[in-house]
Amino acid sequence: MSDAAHRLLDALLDSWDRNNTVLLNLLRALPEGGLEARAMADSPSVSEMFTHMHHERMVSVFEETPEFAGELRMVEPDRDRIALMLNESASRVRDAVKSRVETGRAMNLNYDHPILLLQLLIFHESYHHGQIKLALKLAGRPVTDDQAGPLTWDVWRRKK
Ligand code: NI
Repeated sequence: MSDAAHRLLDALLDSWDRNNTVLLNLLRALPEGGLEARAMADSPSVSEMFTHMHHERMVSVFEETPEFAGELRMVEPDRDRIALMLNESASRVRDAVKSRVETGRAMNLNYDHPILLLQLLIFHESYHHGQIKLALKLAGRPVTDDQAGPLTWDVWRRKK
């Protein structure tokens, strides 16, 4: 790969890292009882949405790049355990995509380019991020815009 291609790959992987940081920041900012909040009686709880995002990452890695797959364990609705699990799946996705781009190999099942897996997961997690904030609001435990700014948007804008 050329230097320019490497720099581009680094920036894309950095965007994936930032996406995970934003998710973990939201997890840590949850008010007391926030993990149990749900938008409606038959909607998934906040805790279930976090574990669902982890599950989606792990299944994608298993299907597309089995050499990077890990064990999918049941996760208790506990903030620290969810954080550990999200870090693990973020790192598996990162390694899988990096490897396929660097070796010029396609994903096993889907995607025209390995980078599209990153884009899909960022889209998926942003979708659930909004749902989590809505569930918290409906449960009367909102994360305010003042709190959310430094934890989310600023993570994307910040220069290292
Ligand atoms: Ni989903």
